[in-house]
Amino acid sequence: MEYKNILTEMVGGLYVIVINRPEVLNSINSETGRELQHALDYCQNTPEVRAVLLTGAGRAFCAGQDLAEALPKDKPPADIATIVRETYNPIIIKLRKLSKPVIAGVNGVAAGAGANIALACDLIVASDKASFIQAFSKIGLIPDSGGTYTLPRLVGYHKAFSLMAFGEKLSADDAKNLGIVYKIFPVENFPEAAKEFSAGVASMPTLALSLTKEALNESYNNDLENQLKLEGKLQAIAGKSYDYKEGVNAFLEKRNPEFKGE
Ligand code: T3D
Repeated sequence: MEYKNILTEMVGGLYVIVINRPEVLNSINSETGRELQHALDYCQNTPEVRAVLLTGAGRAFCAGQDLAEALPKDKPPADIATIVRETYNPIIIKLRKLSKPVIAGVNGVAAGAGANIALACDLIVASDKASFIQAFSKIGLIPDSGGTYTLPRLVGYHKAFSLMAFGEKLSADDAKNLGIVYKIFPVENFPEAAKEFSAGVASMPTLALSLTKEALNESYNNDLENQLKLEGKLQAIAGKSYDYKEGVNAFLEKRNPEFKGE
């Protein structure tokens, strides 16, 4: 598939996806949605990809749905249910099911579905100029893209409700204090810093990270007993990996491990 709205790059084991519609703050139209889904499928199906960085071009991460496409002046409005079903739901499911760590590099504002796409990633690094806005209520919509699932689990019901009701801007610092953002880098060299950080993740024991993601995903549905069973099953897989042997040998030999994600 030839991409018109995203840029992609493979750097070692890291696959970088840049939403590239800076003139509309990387808002997502249906074509961009299809391209993102295609790129995420590529990441899932390509063994050389060990981690993914999703970021935006220019001053925004992503301003959510392209509102000009959703409510065009010269045509009847698009069907919102179809947009949610065909664009956002598959992106969120693909991010959560991708068996590799996904890092959101939130370079600037992340609004509406853009904020919730970031929340669906496994780690968020942000520029010091980044912000997160549950912008939906300002245009009379409810939060979608999994926001009503992820945000209350991150910050609790009342904080989530107030962020969603008032659509206030959450700064990178506030998001870090809430445990949403892992690290903040200065905006001036954010693309390089986010790539360097994410390349570091790609060189970690990424099979173990993927199994950790699977366990955390399931923890939302399991009771303790079933979660312990799942941990046992996934640990058995990790325990047979190259990375486990390498990690233990490197520890015993007092050297840095060289993981392969296998
Ligand atoms: O169909 C459905 O709607 C269902 C799906 C819903 C999922 C959703 O994501 S709903 C939420 C959609 N997003 C928003 O409501 C956010 C809209 N944008 C904003 O509120 C503001 O742009 C920001 C707070 C994000 C940033 O504000 P600011 O002042 O820094 O920038 P700006 O001047 O508003 O935007 C710059 C340009 O980007 C501007 O175009 P112009 O005037 O330079 O030609 C603006 O129209 C454009 N832009 C920004 N966001 C969008 C957009 N164009 C289309 N869609 C957008 N979402």
